[in-house]
Amino acid sequence: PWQYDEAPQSNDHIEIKDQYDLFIDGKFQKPAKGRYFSSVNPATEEELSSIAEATQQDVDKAVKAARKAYVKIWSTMDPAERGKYIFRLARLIQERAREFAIIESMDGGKPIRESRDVDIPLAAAHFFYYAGWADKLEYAFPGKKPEPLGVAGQIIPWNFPLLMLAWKIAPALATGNTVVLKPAETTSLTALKFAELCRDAGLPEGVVNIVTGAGQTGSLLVNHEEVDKIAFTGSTKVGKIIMESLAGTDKKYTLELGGKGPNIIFEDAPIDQAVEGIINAIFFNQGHVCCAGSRLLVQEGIADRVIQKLHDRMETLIVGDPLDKNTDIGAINSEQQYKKINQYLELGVNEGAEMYQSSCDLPEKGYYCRPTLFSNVGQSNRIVREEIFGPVLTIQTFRTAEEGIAKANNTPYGLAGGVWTDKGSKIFKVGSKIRNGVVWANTYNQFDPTSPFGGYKESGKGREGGLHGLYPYVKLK
Ligand code: TXE
Repeated sequence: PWQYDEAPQSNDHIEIKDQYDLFIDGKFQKPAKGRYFSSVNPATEEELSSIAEATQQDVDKAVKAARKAYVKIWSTMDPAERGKYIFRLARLIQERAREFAIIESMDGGKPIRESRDVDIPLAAAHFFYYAGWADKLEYAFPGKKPEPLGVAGQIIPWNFPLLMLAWKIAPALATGNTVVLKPAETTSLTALKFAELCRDAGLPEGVVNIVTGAGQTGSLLVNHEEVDKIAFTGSTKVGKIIMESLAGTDKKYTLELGGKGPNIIFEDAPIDQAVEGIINAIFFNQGHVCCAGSRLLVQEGIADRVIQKLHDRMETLIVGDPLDKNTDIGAINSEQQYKKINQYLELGVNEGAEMYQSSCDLPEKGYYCRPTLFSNVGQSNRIVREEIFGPVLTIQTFRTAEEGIAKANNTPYGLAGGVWTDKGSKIFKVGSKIRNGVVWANTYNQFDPTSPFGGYKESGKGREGGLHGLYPYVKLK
């Protein structure tokens, strides 16, 4: 439903500048300390651009610009007017969708089919959706007056760069907050392109500011006194650091953290459909997905059949150039993540698991991993408990629904999972016992701006998307 196709493609020209500055107060500005870092194309290991590093003075400037814009313009603007700006941003993303998709794939390694058909249209859809809420907030909070919080500091990861930006910026702007956003250091380019759109849309200066840099920059934002709210998506480790930093302050926060999604296949499931679902659940975006179905729980009677079908299907997956439309699995996002995944592969083998990899060729340059299955694993194995964030699936079996549910819940995480069965009653019975924020039934990885998304347990706090995505950005009077 979020595939809007009528927008003209105004831009056939793909521009990546050699150097990008910080976007503060409506202008691109040099970083105070004059430091830049490299953004690398993980498919070629070559530098794409050099990106400014924001330090204390820059973050301070950005927060002050956001504060000024909040007080003087954005919070007092007619909400319908705010909605028009957000709508315009959505439209501009659509118009430059092709450019965004290509840059997203070059910067982050994801297959172009995914950037083109998922990341970019879904990002536009989030702006469209929240544009609609801007002048209807009274209906979201009946009998109350929702007031904005002020300046939102937003920190996003590298797996869905523009889409995570949209999840963060769209609801913040719709509710009357202004924003300082920090993209992940390996994937800053589409956020900087988005900054250009803010300028093109005539968005008042200071309403959206983009500060680039690594964790240090993020931490400056978290700890800045004049930031009223932190929205973070990233690792559970950093999420906990942020929670500790914010304890004792009156800043609101939402955290969307890691996961280890169970994908539960019952004997009565439509098997071929389930196999496609298992493949999608773990190999979409190289497995760099917080809600990835990274633990397959398959009922004993069909386990051998399902595993054989998975092997066959994995042989057909093409790993390679993210810009090639035939590619199913692109490049691993960074050298660091590539090393992490390989360490887990080694660990799995050392833990006694049985490893199966497809036999495809890998390009000589770039960070690539073969799709991988691990069987003969136990609940205490680290590869079963920890988030690998790569194309690596563990397989366990279960006999009864109770055993399947117990295994599904036996991790510190609780973000998303799937249940596959032809019995509707079983979907609800099992689904209600899975301690996850999302349970998909006979499908996986379905996203929509109208649906709230978020985790139980160590997968986070708060919800993003839908009506509930407005809550973390307002105080009620
Ligand atoms: O994440 P980080 P990393 C998981 C996944 C992955 C692992 C490590 O398992 O392998 O985390 O990835 C910023 N204060 N996820 O190291 O560090 C950082 O600059 C404030 C799951 O890249 O959490 C980036 O913008 N900010 C996840 C963002 O936090 C800090 C998506 C995420 O980076 C900071 C990403 C600090 N102290 C990784 N330190 C998901 N839930 O989808 C870093 N950052």
